[in-house]
Amino acid sequence: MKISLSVVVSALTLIGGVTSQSNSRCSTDLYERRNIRNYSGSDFAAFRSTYLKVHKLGWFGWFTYIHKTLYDALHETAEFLPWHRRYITEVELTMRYYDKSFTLPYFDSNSDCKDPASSVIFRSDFFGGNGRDGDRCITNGLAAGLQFEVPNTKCLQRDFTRDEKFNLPIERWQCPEEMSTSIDNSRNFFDISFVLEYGVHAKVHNNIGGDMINPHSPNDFIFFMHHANIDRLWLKYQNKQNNNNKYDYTSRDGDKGRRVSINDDLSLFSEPIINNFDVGYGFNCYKYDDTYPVFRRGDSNMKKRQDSTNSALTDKIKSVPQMNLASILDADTLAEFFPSLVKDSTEVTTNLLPSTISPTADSVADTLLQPMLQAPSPNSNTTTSDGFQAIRPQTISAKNGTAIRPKAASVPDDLKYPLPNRIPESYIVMMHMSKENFEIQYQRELKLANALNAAGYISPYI
Ligand SMILES: [Cu+2]
Repeated sequence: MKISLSVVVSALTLIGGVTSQSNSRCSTDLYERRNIRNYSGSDFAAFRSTYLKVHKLGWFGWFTYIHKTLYDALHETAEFLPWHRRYITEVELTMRYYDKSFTLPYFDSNSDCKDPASSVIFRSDFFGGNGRDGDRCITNGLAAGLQFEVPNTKCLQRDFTRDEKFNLPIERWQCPEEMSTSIDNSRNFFDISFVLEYGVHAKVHNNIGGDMINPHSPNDFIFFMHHANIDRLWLKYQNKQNNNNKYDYTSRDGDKGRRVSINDDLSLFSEPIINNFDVGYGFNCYKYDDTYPVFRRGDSNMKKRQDSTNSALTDKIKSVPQMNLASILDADTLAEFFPSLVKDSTEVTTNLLPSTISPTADSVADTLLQPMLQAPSPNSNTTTSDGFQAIRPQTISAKNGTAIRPKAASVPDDLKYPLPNRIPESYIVMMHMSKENFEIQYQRELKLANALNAAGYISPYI
């Protein structure tokens, strides 16, 4: 398939994607990108019909071609985050041309970290599962039976964890605590860009395998939902900052010492990179269902996310010392991995960790709470609106030296925090990436897992 980039650009221009460098505030209400796991059957049916139309017209061939052609300029470079932000917005705008209310769903892979293969996205009525033995073509889900054109005419392939033996469970990817520490410990653009690319980004690409471990990965629509999630995590970082580093932009390894500027144009798009730092401006007229757009420096409308989700369950989990980072970790460990929890014991729970608690954790919490509820001290309990007895947060605060610290050895193996796995060298070589940087990221993840297990922490997400 021979397509020149100039043809691609003119095709995009036709639908109004690359026609303007406007970066004014979005005039309309922002479109909301929703978590794919909350899509109902009819939501997915609407999505599917738009997808099939756009696929039939060949747009995904163009988009995949762009990503494949520019691959080396977009990965391990400063452009990684802003370019993919603009790119997925371009795809969203294209799909919206055919369906006025279309928004890109995002896939929060962290919520499935313990057993990724059983994620809702791999269901046969969603995106389908692993590729079949032999040619690795998927046999069910959205793209089963469809033909793709890049790099040649082919089916969509998946190869979970790239194991020779078929049907092994997919290796785990990052859990919410790793995500939270990544955001919490990032002090500048380099940090967040590094940790997102070598962490959540690489694990999901690698462990799904097939098209997803190739520069033609956008053939798999999971690519766009995964990058929407990375974008959402970047936005959480941007919202977290007190604005001091918001326009910080620095080179990475793949820039090979080249000086970069936030006023450079994005590859392919003739727009300054800085335009894609602000969400809620220019083409980026979206928000996520759990974030607010980044407002500009000095903007008086800046506001934090209000924690509105499932507060009774979150409160319950917070009241179990073993499940609460702020109470189970000693002050030094807390400061090392979750510095914002030291300052404000609510921030990580409300802003950086999901409030979707696993059913296992819910029942473990009930068991762990039993002895405490039988012997309440006179003023330590309160009854929530649904009648649940929760222990007041101050009894488990990080600042409270009398918090109960259970013995780490008492945590059963299946409730221990799972150890990370290494990204295989074959992937790193194939993706032209740095082995040393992956090792840095792996060691960080291992250190966190060991610290959580040493403390006797039980994750509410596994
Ligand atoms: Cu990419």
